Amino acid sequence: MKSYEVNFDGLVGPTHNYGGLSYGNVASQSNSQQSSNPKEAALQGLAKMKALMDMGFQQGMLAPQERPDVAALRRLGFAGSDAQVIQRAAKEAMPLLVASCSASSMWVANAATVSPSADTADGRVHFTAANLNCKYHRSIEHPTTSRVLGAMFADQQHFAHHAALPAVAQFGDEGAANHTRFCRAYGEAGVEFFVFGRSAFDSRYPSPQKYPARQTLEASRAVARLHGLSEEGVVYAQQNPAVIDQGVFHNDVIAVGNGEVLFYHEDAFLDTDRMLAELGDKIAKVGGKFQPVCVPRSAVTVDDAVRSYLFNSQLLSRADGSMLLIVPEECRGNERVWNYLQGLTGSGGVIREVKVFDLKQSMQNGGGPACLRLRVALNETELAAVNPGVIMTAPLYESLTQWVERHYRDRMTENDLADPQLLLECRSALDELTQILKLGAVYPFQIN
Ligand code: SUG
Repeated sequence: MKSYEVNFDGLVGPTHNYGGLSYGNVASQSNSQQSSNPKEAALQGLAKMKALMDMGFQQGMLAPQERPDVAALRRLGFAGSDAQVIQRAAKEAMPLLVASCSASSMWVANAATVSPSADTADGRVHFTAANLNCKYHRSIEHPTTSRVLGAMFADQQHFAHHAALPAVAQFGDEGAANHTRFCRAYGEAGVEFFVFGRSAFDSRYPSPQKYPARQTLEASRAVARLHGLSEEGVVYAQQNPAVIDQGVFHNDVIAVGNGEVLFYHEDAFLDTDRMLAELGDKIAKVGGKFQPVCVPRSAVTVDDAVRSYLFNSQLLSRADGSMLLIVPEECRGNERVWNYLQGLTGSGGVIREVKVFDLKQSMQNGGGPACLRLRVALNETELAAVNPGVIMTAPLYESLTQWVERHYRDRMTENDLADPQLLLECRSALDELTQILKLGAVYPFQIN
């Protein structure tokens, strides 16, 4: 049976703004308070989805969330009508209003961890929504994420959904941003690679000194248990705490894997040799041949990686067995990174081509091509069971582009977030979107 990696990209929501909300994420911090352009952000994301579809890749999408999250503000004690809740929050606690307006659900690599059916004990595709509990503005995403994933992957014969892990720091879970899967073919059993930043219960593992390590070992192990993965099909590795302190807040800022290839920076991990050996052994047991591609610090520094997002790229398999790397425009702007990429694609190795995309609106909040997509490996039968409304087609691209043009603003600052009219605009846009994507009622305003 045929199998595919389907990339589901997050559609950027109408409140996209630069709130400076993510301590440890260099771009989010340095672009704080700049004015954003939600319309351009959404169109940049859609252009990437369309381009990948046109190249023959399977492409889907995940809907954005209802923002401002008035219910979240009510839980924090703001009362009255929806407009009053927003105005009171703006007056008394602007940072909480900004957090409740974040369009951060666009970075769907953090929506969930996904294990394909070939890896799981019950032969279903498993999803665990990420609790994202390191940052308040992201911790409020998972209830709607779960409903949206449930509406996309509804068939219980093929899909199993798990609620987010307990919402405490010890189980901090950032989803697929810290998870990669290696395999010979997408429909065959693979090796799932979980990368954690710290251990909450075992002090033998070092922690970063400055910035938070968002993913814990205990969260990764819990997800592997929930998904019914076998010991032989899992490898755990620790992120180098020193790179977290340099702005590598997720592992997908410093490594990306696909098929039998791991493309990573020399400084990405702790105990790298042991980890590579374990990956090599376990991938061999499922019939594959592991191909690590290490980028030396002499060619590209960690700082270059953080600024250019070289590793926050999409590594895609092509029909001839070679791979294509989708990188953000910022890679072309960094001479060392761009030189490295020219050498890499010209070397006769497995990565043969680089394609560049302008994702500046998302990049300025620390979200590159890889952050914007959730990978789901599916066989033909499972793909046929996915809600067809969320699979990209040329007509859907047209209607989504027009939908964005109709509903999105082209400028957004902190003051705009305090405008109660914005909530009404967002709700009417999302109500229409659920009809376009045939999702049913997934948003709080549609349910309550
Ligand atoms: O969680 N930025 C996101 C970026 C997520 C990137 N995802 C992956 N690497 N997979 C974050 O830090 C910034 C929002 C703001 O500051 O307005 C933000 O949430």
